[in-house]
Amino acid sequence: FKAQTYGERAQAHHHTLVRTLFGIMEEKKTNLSLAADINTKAELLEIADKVGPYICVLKTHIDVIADFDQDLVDRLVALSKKHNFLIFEDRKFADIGNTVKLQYGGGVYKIASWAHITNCHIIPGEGIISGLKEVGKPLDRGLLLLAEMSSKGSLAVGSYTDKNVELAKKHKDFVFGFIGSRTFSDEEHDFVTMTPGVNLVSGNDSLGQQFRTPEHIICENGSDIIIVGRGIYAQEGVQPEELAEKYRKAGWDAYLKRIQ
Ligand code: UP6
Repeated sequence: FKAQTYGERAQAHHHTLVRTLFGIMEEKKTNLSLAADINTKAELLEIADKVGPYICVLKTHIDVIADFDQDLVDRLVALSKKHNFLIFEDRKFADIGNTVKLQYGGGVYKIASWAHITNCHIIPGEGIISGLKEVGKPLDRGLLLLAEMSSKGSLAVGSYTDKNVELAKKHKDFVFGFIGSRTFSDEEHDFVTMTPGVNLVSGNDSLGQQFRTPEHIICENGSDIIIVGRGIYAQEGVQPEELAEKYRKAGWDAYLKRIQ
C-alpha cells in the first residue's frame, strides 16, 4: 500500500470513511491535518476557515474551548462541507465500554454527532472498541487506535503496539487505522496512519513532544497523514494559511516521492 496512490486505495477500501478520506486527499492534493489546539470558539472557527483549503482533516480538542456551545459544532460542520475536510475529535477515550459509549454519544459534546473520526487507547481491553463501535458504526464514523505516541518515554511500544494492530484487524469494520509514526498495513490490511509530532524542523518542546519532518514520516516511514499544530498556528508574524500551504506541499511532495 505504501507505493499505491491514495486514489487507488480509496477505490479498493471496504471502509466508507476511508474511501471518503482518500478521495478528499486526492482531490485537494493534501495529506495534512491541522491540530487546532485553540481555546476560543472565534479563533478556532477563524483558523478552520483560513486553513480549510489546505487540509484533509481538522483535528480538534473540543474540551479546551472555553466558550464551547452547539453553535460552534454547527459552524465547524458547515466549514467541513465548505472546504471539504473531515473532523477528527482527538478524544483519546480510555475507559470501559459502557462508559465510553456515554462519553462518545452524549454528554456536553455529543462527539459522535459531528466528529467523523475519533480515537482511543486500548488499555481497558477490547470492550472499549466494542462500546465505541455501538455508537459510531451506525453513523459511518471511524476509529483510530493509539498504537504509538510521539512523546518522549511513551509506553505505547513493542507488544502493546502489536496488540493495537491485532485488535484493529479484528474490528476493521469500524477501526480504520492508527495514531503512530509509521505504516502498520500488511498485504491484506490497508490501514491509515495519522502521525502527530510533525514539524519542518525536527526537535523537541519543553514537555516531551518530539518533532519529525514530513519527509521522514510520509516518505521513509510510510505514514499517510501528517498532523501539524504549533508549526502552523504558533509562528509569530506568519499567517497560518501560508504555513499550512508550506506543510501541505512538504507532505504531498514526500508522498509523491514515496509512490514513485
Ligand atoms: N498528539 C500528539 N502525540 C500523540 C498523540 N496525539 O502530539 O502521540 C496530539 C496532541 C496535539 C497534536 O494532543 O493536539 O497531536 C500535536 O500538536 P503540536 O504539533 O502542536 O505538537
